[in-house]
Amino acid sequence: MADALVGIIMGSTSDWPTMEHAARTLEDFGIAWEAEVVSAHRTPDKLFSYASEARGRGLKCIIAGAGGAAHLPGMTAAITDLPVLGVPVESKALKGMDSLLSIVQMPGGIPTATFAIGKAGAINAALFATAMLAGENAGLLTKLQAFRDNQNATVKAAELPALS
Ligand code: RP5
Repeated sequence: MADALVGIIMGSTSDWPTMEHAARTLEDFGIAWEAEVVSAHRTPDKLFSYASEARGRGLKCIIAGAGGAAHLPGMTAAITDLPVLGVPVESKALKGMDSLLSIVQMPGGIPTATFAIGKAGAINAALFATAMLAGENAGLLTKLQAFRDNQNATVKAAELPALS
C-alpha cells in the first residue's frame, strides 16, 4: 500500500462513524490515507509525536475530528506546519455546537480550517484535501472535475415528487 498522503485523526473511536466518511471519500479518489485515534487530552504524548513527525513521514495534510471540548485540531496545528482540516463531531449534549466553536475560534497565528458539523464536514474536509493535492496532480484534478460535473448533472436531472 502507498504511503499515506492524508492523515485522519480523531479524539475517540466514537468519532469513527463520522470520520469514516472522510476516509471513504479519499478512498474513492484513490488517495492514500491513514486513520488513528489521537486524543489531545487522553494521549497528549501521542498527539505530540504524531503531529511533529507527520511532515517527515510524507503526509501533506491532516484531517482532525473531535467532539465536545474539541482541541485536537487546534493543538495539532500548533505542533505541525502542515494544513490541519478540523471536523467538529456532533456531541450528545450540544449537538456539535461546542465542537464547532472550539475548532473555529482559533486565535490569530495558528490557522485551523473548520468544516461543517458531522458527516458533511468529514466529506468536505476530504474533498478540500483532494483539491489541495490536485494542484500538483493532473490525474487527481481530472477525477475531481469529473466528480463535480457528475454532481452538477445529478442535481439538474433530479425531479421533485408530485403533490400528494
Ligand atoms: C472527544 O470526546 C472525542 O473527540 C469525542 O468526540 C468525545 C467523546 O469521546 P468518548 O467519550 O466517546 O470517547 O475527545
